[in-house]
Amino acid sequence: MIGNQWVLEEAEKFIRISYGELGKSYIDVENRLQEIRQAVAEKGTYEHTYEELKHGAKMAWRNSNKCIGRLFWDMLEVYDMRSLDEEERIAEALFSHIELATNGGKIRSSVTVFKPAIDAVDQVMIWNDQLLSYAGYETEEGIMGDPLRVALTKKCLELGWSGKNTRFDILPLVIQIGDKAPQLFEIPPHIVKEVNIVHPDIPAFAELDLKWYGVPIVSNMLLEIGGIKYTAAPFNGWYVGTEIGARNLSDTGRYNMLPEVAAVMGLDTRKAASLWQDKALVELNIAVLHSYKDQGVMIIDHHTAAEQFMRFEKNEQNSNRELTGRWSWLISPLSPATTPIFHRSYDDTILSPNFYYQ
Ligand code: NRG
Repeated sequence: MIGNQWVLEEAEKFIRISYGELGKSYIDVENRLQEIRQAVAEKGTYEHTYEELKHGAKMAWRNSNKCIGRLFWDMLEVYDMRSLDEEERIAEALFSHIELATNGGKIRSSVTVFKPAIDAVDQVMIWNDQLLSYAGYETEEGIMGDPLRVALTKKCLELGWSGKNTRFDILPLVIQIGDKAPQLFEIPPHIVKEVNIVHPDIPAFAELDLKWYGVPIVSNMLLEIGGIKYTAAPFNGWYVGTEIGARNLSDTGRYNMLPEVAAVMGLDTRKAASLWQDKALVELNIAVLHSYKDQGVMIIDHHTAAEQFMRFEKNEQNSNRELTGRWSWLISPLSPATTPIFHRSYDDTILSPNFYYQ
């Protein structure tokens, strides 16, 4: 007998809660638990049905304390790719995730689930932290591209990849199974939707030559459902404009564009008290929201996102569930105090199922 007390306890909690939410009967719960007890006793693990996987993934999203977009937790596409065990097939499934989630700009929240780690044997690992991301190259004049991806870019170059050496080179996917050598897969450019950043009233913005990819697809987190750990389960929603405009393009440790934005706006950058950074930040964020909308890619502004989060809060209350959240992640990096989230506090308890860093 193998057994595994932790898995069994987590499975039991998960089955009782999820089957309750799915409106299943007491008999269904007891029968399923009996099956799971037997599987765990024999193999130390058990397999989720598709229905369990689907609802478990939705619950994991609902329990993601840092996510402001959880109002839509019940609208998640769940792609079951647990049967795949070759790098090529996994890469194809990831391409397909990119295409289906992008959906021509009408983004669909999606997760693709690969096989779970069982005793860390033949674990599927995606090295990229997002399926779409831009390379960062160390050059003599400093970093070109995204400083956040310098380490991953270096690994890709070591593995034989060569980029075009622009500020916006989409990195290849790096997939590793168990302790085999990691494999590189270039993403077909035609499935990558990008948005050129232009400003509705300031034409000079176009001279900055900025763009960003359409869909954030987080691919380095572990999805845990009922004691089963899915090490590769990339998921996406759509961007909040500030993620791009108030962080990726403006953080000094990222693309650091505020001085150049200020220059095309003709702002006086000599005194911090002129608030040139704040002015530049607002216009950059207006440009991001305008460009995504204009080029047909879903995005949301931080005010509307906060409003939707308030609705989520109410829904959870009505469903008799405790709301958990992490305030420091839920507040907007731009004008935080203009959103109601800033003026409330949240309980950061971590519930299961959930997504974790690994
Ligand atoms: N801040 C990161 C993306 C993190 C996830 N954001 C989302 N997730 N919107 C960035 O690239 O800016 N999502 O699943 O939609």
